[in-house]
Amino acid sequence: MKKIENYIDGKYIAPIKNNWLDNYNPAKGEVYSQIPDSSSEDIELAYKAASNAFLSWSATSLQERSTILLKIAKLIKENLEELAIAEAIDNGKPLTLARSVDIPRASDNFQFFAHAITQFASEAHESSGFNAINFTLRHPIGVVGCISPWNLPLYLFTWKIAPALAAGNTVIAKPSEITPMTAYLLGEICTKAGLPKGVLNIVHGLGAKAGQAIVAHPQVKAISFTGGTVTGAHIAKIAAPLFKKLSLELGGKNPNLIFADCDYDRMLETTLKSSFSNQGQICLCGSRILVEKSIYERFKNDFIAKTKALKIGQPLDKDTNIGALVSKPHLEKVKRYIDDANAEGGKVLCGGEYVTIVDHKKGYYLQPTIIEVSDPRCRLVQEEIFGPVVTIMPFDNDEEALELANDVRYGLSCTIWTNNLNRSMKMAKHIDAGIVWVNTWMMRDLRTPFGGIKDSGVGREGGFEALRFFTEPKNVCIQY
Ligand code: TXE
Repeated sequence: MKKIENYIDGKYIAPIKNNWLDNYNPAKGEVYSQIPDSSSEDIELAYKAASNAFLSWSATSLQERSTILLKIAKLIKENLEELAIAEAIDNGKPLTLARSVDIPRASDNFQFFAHAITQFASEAHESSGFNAINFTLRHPIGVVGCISPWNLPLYLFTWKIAPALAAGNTVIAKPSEITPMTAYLLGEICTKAGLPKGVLNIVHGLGAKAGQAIVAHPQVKAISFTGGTVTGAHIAKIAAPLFKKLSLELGGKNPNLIFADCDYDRMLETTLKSSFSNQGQICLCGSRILVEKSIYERFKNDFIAKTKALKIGQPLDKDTNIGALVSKPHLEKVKRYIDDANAEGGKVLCGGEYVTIVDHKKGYYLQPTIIEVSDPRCRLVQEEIFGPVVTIMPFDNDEEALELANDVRYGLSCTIWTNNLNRSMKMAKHIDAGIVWVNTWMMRDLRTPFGGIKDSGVGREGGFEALRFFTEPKNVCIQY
């Protein structure tokens, strides 16, 4: 059985205490590799390597850093097929998705920040009347921690690592223990690209043990985290007395607002994707569908028909639309929400059952599920289910749509379908979200700020926001 090792100081090594965890293939429900059950000793080792590498990496010229990051981007592209297969097996997502979205995006992350760092400018202010000029120096922070989740494994792992490295930091990074494989493969790619040893250290293990040891390490000065809201709050508690910089990208329960005047066919196609892509396990999925009453019945019928036509299958099959959910506990958690739907006043319109796939009888498959709800305060509407489950309900007018859209603790993203410019602007302005899409979904431009408000987190990733996060500003004032 394959043993994944930590990547510390440019080498693959076993965990110090030699403890290992099972890693499952969710499509088969079987253990297929083992990963380090790293402890604080492994984190200390990673810290020492990162700390030793910091002086020279932070002093490396922008051009040189950029060249190495571009090489990493190129090598990811060259190994796209191997990485995509590894991702699909490890996570359960359709290979077609890993091949077309996840892995290309991991490469783009490095490419983008390799260029962005060379354009990252500081501000200057002349203090009029004083003959003084202020300018801002931006220093790398030092050793930083990057902790990422299982839903878009390499995509989100590199979304943090690339800007951290570009800005001159050295990194201790931990992928999710549920999907460690592509992060493991990235180590070798970084060595081949000429990334100096110790600059990036990849440690595997449990969140509450290895992850927490990164957060609690007094010399790790910033943490970039993507994951659940409960975990984010826990991390904030540990980090606060240590005065760490935090970027927290947490859960979402995003509204998909559909108005009668929208481009119906495009809306229907995109809504299918925003509901069920990656088995609904994307923080940006539009899991609360709100539809203007005049088209509600038409939408409901068409959406059910389209959903029923989605092909649930093995991740590696080329015509699979819906693969396996990431883990058994997660599958069971999602199913419990569906089973409780009746008691919550919801009506399952389609899906809702486990699926058995030939040759993969123990895999974690679930039908894409639409639940009609009447109570906007029920758990199905209020809580992040993070699976192939959406709720739908009608609204009467713009005011009600806005009220329903904002009536949750989360505020990550929102999609608005309308051809009325005034309405779209009004909604975009008043919606509680960090990201608003009008007549599209998940169209990402890496220059734009990414993140949420309310319980969806604090801070922004993407573009110069990420480079600002991973640097400390220092104002210098010179009187002349
Ligand atoms: O995430 P966790 P889980 C949501 C989604 C999901 C729920 C729980 O609703 O059902 O969160 O998922 C590490 N100190 N999202 O439990 O635990 C962990 O090892 C430091 C939304 O899988 O938040 C992993 O690397 N690190 C989300 C990462 O945190 C800790 C994506 C995320 O795991 C830690 C995933 C600790 N104490 C889940 N505990 C999104 N925003 O996209 C865990 N970790």
